Amino acid sequence: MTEAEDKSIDSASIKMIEKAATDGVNTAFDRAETMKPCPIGMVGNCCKHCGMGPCRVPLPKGKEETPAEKQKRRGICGATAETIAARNFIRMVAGGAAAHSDHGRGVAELFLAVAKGEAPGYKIKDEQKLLQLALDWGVKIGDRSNEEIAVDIGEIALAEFGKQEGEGLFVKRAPLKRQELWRRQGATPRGIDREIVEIMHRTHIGVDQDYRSLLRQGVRASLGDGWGGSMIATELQDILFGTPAPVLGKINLGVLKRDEVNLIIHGHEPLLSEMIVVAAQEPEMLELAKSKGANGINLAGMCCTANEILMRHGIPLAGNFLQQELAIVTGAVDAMVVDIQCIMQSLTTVAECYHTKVITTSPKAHIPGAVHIEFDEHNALESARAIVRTAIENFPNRRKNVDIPEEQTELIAGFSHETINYLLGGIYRASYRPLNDNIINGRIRGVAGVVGCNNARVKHNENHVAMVKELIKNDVLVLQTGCSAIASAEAELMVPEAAAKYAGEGLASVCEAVGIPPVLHLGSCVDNSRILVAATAMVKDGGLGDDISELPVAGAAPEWMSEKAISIGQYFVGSGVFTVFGVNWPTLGSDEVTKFLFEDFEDMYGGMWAFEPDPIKAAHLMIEHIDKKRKALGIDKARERVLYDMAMRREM
Ligand code: BF8
Ligand code: SF4
Repeated sequence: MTEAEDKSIDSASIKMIEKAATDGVNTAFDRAETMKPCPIGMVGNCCKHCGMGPCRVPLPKGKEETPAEKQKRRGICGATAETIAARNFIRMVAGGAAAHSDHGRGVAELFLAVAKGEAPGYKIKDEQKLLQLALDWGVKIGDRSNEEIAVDIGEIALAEFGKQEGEGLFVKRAPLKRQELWRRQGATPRGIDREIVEIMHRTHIGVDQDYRSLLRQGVRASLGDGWGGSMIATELQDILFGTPAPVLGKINLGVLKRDEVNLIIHGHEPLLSEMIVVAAQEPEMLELAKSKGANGINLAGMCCTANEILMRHGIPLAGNFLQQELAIVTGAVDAMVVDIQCIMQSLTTVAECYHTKVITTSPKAHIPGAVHIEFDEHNALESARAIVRTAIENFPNRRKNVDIPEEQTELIAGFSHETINYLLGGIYRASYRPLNDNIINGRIRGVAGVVGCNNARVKHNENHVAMVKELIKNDVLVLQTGCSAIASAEAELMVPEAAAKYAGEGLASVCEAVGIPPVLHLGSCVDNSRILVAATAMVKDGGLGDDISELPVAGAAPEWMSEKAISIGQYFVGSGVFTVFGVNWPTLGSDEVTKFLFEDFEDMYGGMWAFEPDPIKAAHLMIEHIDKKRKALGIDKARERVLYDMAMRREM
């Protein structure tokens, strides 16, 4: 195995890692080798919350630590390893919840501007979803126009972020039993801003010193993300830009074109990218491209923005988190426009070796060395045109070192909660009944959400693909978002044919009957809220218990790295889902905190965390949990019958 083959399972990426080495370009793959993690920080035991630190609290020496020895293992202020690990953990939740929710706020601001007619170029695309949300939130419909209704919705949505008292409005979407549990545990979120500020306050030196109480606030803030900020982002994006429906797309670095202007859209908010899609199709732009010697303008997405524009417009997807530098290494990217989150600062340095222009657009995210063209929502099309023009004008500057790998695969994306509903139940009888029935009769063993990032500490895409294959082989239907979805699509798991090739017989038979892949792409990371809505719909449809924690479901992020992943995992757990993370676990420096998250949480929330770096073992932890839930529901025998029938059919 070559050095590059050791870093990714994806052949396009391997080629570009090799090209980067030839071109003398330093990438995250190289830096992951030279940058060794601090062993104390890695397990959560380093505190730098005040100027007396950083305090690095060592792990206990040997198993049998005396109370006197434990006494000494503290920060200068007296904070114990438990307090430090819990504080660090919930600050990660705060960071992740803030990122998702501030994205949601941005969408709400644009939504309101559109409703007021102050954002030309945008309009409300999904009227049905607008009216549904109006009903949910008690907004008067009558004979009011969509815009009038949307003004009320936009104002309510914005007020949600700063809500000081009471419960977040989307809390009511959860099963009743779950809502009651949250109230009992003191975990019902108010406004997300308040929950995040409270985390920052509690984790300041000398405030909350009980890891249990710290972790409870972590759950509360994460729920304010999943059932608040992220859900607002998804709902309003759907109303504004259209609710995704299944669409055929193409994926991987091979979507870049040698003879066209390549413009990559990277980041998370679809606000600007929606307009770039419009601008790139304008005749003047195409003419300008021709005048520069290009045969057209090729848009491609990267990371979560890619998921958004793929689902709604079928725009090809160039890759996931660890492929962002590699896209530039092709030498064929004329511009990479970025907005917020998961954008490597090294992009501008990599770009220096080629001709690529990196364009930042968010007032919140500047990168030295990038061109800044600020996104102005009141004049979005003009911002988008300026960006497309910059890419076109840079086309003639391509250097000799262009090499685009040919790899690209097909995928079907766009499985929103609504489309799953229609696909399974039919347009006149939209429902989750067929899914629940197939779970009850055992053809589908359960459902898993496999989500999250790439992490340069492990081989690119390997854990995602191994885990997903193992799950579908065992008849578990997989729902995906974010970079994990991209990994599976690159491995050709998101096409209907994958069912016959990789899925167990039960799952394959259902997929073939409905015409869906065994692995469903639900969108970007804020769209993990769609998984919560889907799980709730399963509960409401009946036959699988009264709460999400009773469903035969599990969650995972086998290559996680971002704080957002921790927030997502925490709201899965807080919503009652068993969730397993790979790579490393950030509280291993405190046995008590880890035990609390992995074991005690099950009694408190019905869902709990686990850590397992081996993706196959992790998949089996999920399957065991699913089987445990099937047994508790009394549907374990049905599955045995299905398997027995299938074995008999094979023998016939
Ligand atoms: O929000 S999966 S690396 S791109 S954090 Fe980032 Fe992780 Fe990718 Fe999307 Ni999500
Ligand atoms: Fe050290 Fe306590 Fe300050 Fe943290 S808050 S750096 S543990 S003294």
